[in-house]
Amino acid sequence: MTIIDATTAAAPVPAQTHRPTYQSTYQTRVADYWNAEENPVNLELGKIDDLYHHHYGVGDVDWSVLDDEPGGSPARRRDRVTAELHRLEQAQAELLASHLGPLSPTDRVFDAGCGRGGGSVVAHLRYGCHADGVTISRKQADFAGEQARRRGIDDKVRYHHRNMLDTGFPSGAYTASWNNESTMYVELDLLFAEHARLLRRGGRYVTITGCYNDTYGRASREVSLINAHYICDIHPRSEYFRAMARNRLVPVHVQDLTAATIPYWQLRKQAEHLVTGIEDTFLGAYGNGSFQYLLIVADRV
Ligand code: SAH
Ligand code: GPP
Ligand code: MG
Repeated sequence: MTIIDATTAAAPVPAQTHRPTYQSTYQTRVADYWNAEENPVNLELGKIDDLYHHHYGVGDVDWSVLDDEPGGSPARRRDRVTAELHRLEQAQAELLASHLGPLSPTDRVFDAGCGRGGGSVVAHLRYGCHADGVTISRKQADFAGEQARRRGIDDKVRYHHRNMLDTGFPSGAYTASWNNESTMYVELDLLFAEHARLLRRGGRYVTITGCYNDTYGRASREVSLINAHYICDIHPRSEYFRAMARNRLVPVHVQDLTAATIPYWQLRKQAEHLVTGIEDTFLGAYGNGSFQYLLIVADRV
């Protein structure tokens, strides 16, 4: 016979105790990728102002960064290109953050698949809100936490090594949540169920993502190459709206950012000190109409 001591039984259990971060072998491989990732295109850009992003850029390129300045060195030209790519990635983060609000400093936001943490810092600096970022990579969570400590914002901006499909965070505690280029690693129904659970009624969900275009047909060769490159599984555009409708998320704004992101890739292709080899694939995928860069803003009803 098991005797349960009432005091022990009632004690709060740390949320992670019964919540494995890795629910599948696939998720362990995804974590391996992000634990090993050290691409200069991410680290060199982040170093500029300690805002580390793992997403792409939007907006018009200042092509003068490629010009030779009188007396300028190749190193100086490389720095100008690096800074311009970072400016475009920062503009993407600000665009996403602009759709989260209005928020007040007492509000709490959830950054699902937070990478090295830049997006939560951007949201905090903009609104003064609390932020919880979640990444499946322990190394990223540690890195992001250290950045928050150095900035002196670790009382409000926290990073967790957890699975965004099962965070263990309290239901209805969040005013806004988002996925910035992290939806392609998970089943959308599971993901949106967790966002719907965490968001309060009337809360705001935002995603910027790459999706394949249903009008093209199925996933193109280029989309398949992007999947192989990042170990992800890009969803069709249609699946976002179906899965949102099934999970109490009602779109209020949808924007095709494809034209806005192509210049970023054109500049990145010319940044010989930063290229990873995936640049032509993205330009091909956007060019043949099989792939789209999309912003979706939804209300939790
Ligand atoms: N949103 C960030 C990072 C995007 S990169 C940014 O804009 O900079 C994709 C991120 O998704 C990585 O941090 C990866 O660890 C995370 N990720 C992938 N699958 C995940 C899962 N199941 N749970 C939590 N994070 C996950
Ligand atoms: C961005 O990360 C890439 C992803 C999160 C995966 C795929 C995204 C799509 C929109 C399909 P990154 O900044 O680490 O990539 P890179 O190293 O190429 O800059
Ligand atoms: Mg990058």
